[in-house]
Amino acid sequence: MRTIRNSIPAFLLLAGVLFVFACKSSESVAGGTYVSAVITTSAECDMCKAKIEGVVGEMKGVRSAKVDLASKTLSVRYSKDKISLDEIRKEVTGLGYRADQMAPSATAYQALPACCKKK
Ligand SMILES: [Cu+2]
Repeated sequence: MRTIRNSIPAFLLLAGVLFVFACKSSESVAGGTYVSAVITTSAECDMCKAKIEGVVGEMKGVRSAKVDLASKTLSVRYSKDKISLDEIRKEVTGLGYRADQMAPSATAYQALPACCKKK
């Protein structure tokens, strides 16, 4: 009994130390470096633009997402520590749009309004 009682404070101390370390590492990631990338996509109209910017912009690790309809590109700023460019591309294809060399998800593409399908 005594050993269990004695081990509880030690456990709490260990948990506390781990917690501090966890906070420290996430802090350094949060303040970490963001990189920019440009993904070629197949956005056709403002609806496409709003959808891609909204969904990609909400992804964890993505700081900003901006679609340019004239050049059909998606410019992203993201943390390499939290997310990869391929994960971002995959999200875009899941919405029914092309992302560089990745083809859009066929089912998502079929579900797009007619105006959003590639002409
Ligand atoms: Cu559209």
